Amino acid sequence: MGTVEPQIAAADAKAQTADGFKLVIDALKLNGIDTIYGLPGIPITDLTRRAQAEGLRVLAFRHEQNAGYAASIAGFLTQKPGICLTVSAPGFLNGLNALAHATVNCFPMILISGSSEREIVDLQQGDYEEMDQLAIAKPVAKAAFRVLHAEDIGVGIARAIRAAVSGRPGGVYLDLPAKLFAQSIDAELGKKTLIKVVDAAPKQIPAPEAVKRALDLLRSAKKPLIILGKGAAYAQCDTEIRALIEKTGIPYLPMSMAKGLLPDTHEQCASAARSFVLPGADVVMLVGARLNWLLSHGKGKTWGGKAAKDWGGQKFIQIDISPQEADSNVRIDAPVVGDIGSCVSALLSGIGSNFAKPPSEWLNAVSEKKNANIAKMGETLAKNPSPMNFHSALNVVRDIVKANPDAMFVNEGANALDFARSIVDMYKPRKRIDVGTWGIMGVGMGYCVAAAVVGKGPVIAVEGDSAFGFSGMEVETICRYNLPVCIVIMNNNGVYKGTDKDPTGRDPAPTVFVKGARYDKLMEAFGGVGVNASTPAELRKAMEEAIRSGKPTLINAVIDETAGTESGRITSLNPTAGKKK
Ligand SMILES: Cc1ncc(C[n+]2csc(CCOP(=O)(O)OP(=O)(O)O)c2C)c(N)n1
Ligand SMILES: [Mg+2]
Repeated sequence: MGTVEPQIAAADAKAQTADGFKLVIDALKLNGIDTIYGLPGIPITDLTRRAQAEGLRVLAFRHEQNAGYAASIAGFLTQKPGICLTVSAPGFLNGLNALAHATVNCFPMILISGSSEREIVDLQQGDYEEMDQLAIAKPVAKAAFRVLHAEDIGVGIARAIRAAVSGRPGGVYLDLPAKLFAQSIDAELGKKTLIKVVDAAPKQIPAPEAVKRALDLLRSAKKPLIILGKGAAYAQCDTEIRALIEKTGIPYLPMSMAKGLLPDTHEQCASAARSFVLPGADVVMLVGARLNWLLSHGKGKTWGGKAAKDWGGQKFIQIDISPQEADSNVRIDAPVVGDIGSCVSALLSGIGSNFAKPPSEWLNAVSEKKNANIAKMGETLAKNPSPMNFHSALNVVRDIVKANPDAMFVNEGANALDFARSIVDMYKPRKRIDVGTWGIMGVGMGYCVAAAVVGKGPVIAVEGDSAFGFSGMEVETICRYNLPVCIVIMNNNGVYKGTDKDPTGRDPAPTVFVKGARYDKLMEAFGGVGVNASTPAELRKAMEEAIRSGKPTLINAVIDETAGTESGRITSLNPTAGKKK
């Protein structure tokens, strides 16, 4: 009897306290966060276990970088910060690439890393995984915070959430030292310290005079063009954007991840006439699109300028949430600053119902060019060369995506990316996710996991064989969680193509891989379905079966190793490319 009572007393006392682990989990849950992408180890192993026990979905990866990319794209798809959880120093550094990626791409994400003892780290006394992580994260994060006391966990998480999603979203770092998790405070008190963030991403209404200035310029245009960026896709105001495009009758270009905001088959879509509309337009309205390298900085020959840096003569309207974006590369005549939804709504009400459609000479010229290019592409796609090339393989993917418009489409590589972007039409918003602002390789399998978890439907990934290698081990993760992911590897035996030779004859060239590699066998190793496809018919059959069954599938599509070009479509950025011509 004497031994029972103290035990009960101890259990009671425990129930009345909350430790750091619990407060972190409760703070996340309180803010509607239901998924963690991470990799366990000291000091966060118990955090992953207890989060799972408390009903959060914890997806454990084989490398933190992939967990980070998954978190970043989950943020893009949901407007809630994607959470990546890592251990200290090396795990943190593995996640850091994804944090930078999130910041550069304006995706809301929080990298939460455990860290070693502050006293030892700061005196550089050589602790286990010693590193001043906060200092290292700062330059690549939108914001970075550290929490030292259990009673500050609520504030730390609230600040991280606000920083990630408000204004222009980005990557946020949250440093949680090991000692924090073991700290206990009174449970009632602890509960009171938690913050449910109210209106995390407040609307930002554009100034009426900015809207009027933009509409006046748009009305004056003879050859207007609208460019939709991934900011427009992120904003989830799809109906308003469609109304703006259709009410104005202006041709539009979707940037890669804005494809499908309106179906790519929309009659006003000018993607197939890109090199005609960019230099030809007189007024360009950018909606959540930055004039960075992907748009040739708004100047130069792409825009009809005489030389590389010359202005093409266009006037620009720029809708962006960040006031600093305007004039980043060329003069912006009408900046409209606010969240995309509020800005587009304001423009729509300003336009009313009688906006004069652009002159028919412009519209006819655009559709003539577009139809000619589509017809030319049609001829190329209809060919059935042996061995299979990018076009004949992607023609199959194009049909499968058309038949499954709700499928998420992941895409990375050089030629595998560029060809897929132009050949595979998208039909619904936020279905295409790819290499983004940096043209980064390695996002593939992390994106597949997040797309399957968030999108709840099938995922199709078109991967260059090099691109796939950066995250290939995550096929085990895909099999472990039994996710409906169909990976198609465009296997041309290398980076860009598989034909390079070492001039000395000693080694394989830096751009080539093992010839005839069978990536499909990797999938089989973990119980998934592997298929080797050397013809479009085999590829079609395997993709249809993968979608039907929902089983993790990897199709090794054998592509002509001579088919690619150096750097895909961006050969001009490659300093050595000139020599090759
Ligand atoms: C992290 C990272 N490392 C390296 C590169 C350089 N890079 C650009 S595309 C590419 C791979 C292209 O080969 P593959 O994925 O096989 O596509 P292909 O052109 O052969 O279809 C590489 C390594 C990059 N973009 N990102
Ligand atoms: Mg390749």
